Amino acid sequence: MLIKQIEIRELRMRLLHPFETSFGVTQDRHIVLVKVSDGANTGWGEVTAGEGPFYSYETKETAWYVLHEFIIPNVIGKELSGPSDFGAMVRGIRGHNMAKTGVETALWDLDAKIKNVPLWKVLGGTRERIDCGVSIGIQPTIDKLLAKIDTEVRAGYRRIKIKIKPGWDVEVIRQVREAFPKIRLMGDANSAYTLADVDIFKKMDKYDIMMFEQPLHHEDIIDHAELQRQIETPICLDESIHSADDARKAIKIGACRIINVKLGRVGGHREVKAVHDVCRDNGVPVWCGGMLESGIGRAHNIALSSLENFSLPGDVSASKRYWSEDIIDPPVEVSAEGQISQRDGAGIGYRVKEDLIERFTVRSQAFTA
Ligand code: OSB
Ligand code: MG
Repeated sequence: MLIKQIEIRELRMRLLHPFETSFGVTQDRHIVLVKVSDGANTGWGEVTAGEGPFYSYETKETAWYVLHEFIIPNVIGKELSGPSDFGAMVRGIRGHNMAKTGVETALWDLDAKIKNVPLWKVLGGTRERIDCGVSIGIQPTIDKLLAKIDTEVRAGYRRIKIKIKPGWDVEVIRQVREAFPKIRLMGDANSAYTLADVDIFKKMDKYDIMMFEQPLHHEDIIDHAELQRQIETPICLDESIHSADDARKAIKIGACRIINVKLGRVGGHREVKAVHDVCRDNGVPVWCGGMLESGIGRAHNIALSSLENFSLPGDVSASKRYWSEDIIDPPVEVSAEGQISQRDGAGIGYRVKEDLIERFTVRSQAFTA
């Protein structure tokens, strides 16, 4: 495929509810989208960087800069035999995986559209329906959290993840478990603890928690291995894993028993597949993480979740949990059984609402071969 045009856009989209983690609160999302075209077909991708450098060092602003200054000049006007060629074109650019992912995923969508097949099939997926969980932010009170969990459990979601941080952990987990004795429950700390907090995790061990996600430093695997030796609940890594090689090393030293896979964090579909394969070969299940995406990033997450080793419910949930109006049609819907069905259409399989995207756009830039 010949890449004739690339367009980047920054959209402003307000989340229906503020989302609070151990690193801060988000409500107004600034979403960078990438559109690639070969002249006949178009592919769409999303940059999942945050508004500030809190989850990772990337932001929508660093992504915009790296995209127009370094990534796009390497791709525009080039003939690719397929989306897997992209890696070599950006090999010299260190890091900035979220910026790269915007283009990489758009190329996969474009390729699948040219071939007129669904993206999930091009990726080699087999799961026609994926199991969904939800990620619930830190709430003002435990009662509000219990009410939110009740809503999501009734909606059919198959796993509840709550955010934890020092002071919002043992007692919260205890009360949630008391109110919901049977749900699949997990806690995500987003790196809010250190090894000195091991007793907090030992206390939470007795509440039958599926996993603790990224309890320690965002670049660490050594201390995670030590923590995993001291507690029974499996550790799941998120922030620390940027590649299949990171996954291999983390598994080798016993830093985790589960991995959360995010497109933007690892650099696109090709690396997702590589992480997935390393984990599968080592008996480590994976699940698809979320970054409060618009429908475009969400559609890519649904497609990749079709791979066989995505055997645990992910953070991929319905559009209506985030947006009053999503930029894809139809919006992502979750069945009463807590599942999302793959789509039959070509590429991501959802129609992109370009008129709505235009209304949400605060800046755009086009590059032509
Ligand atoms: O750690 O998984 C995380 C959102 C933003 C940044 C990091 C994370 C999250 C979530 C939300 O947990 C998942 C979602 O519903 O998109
Ligand atoms: Mg996480």
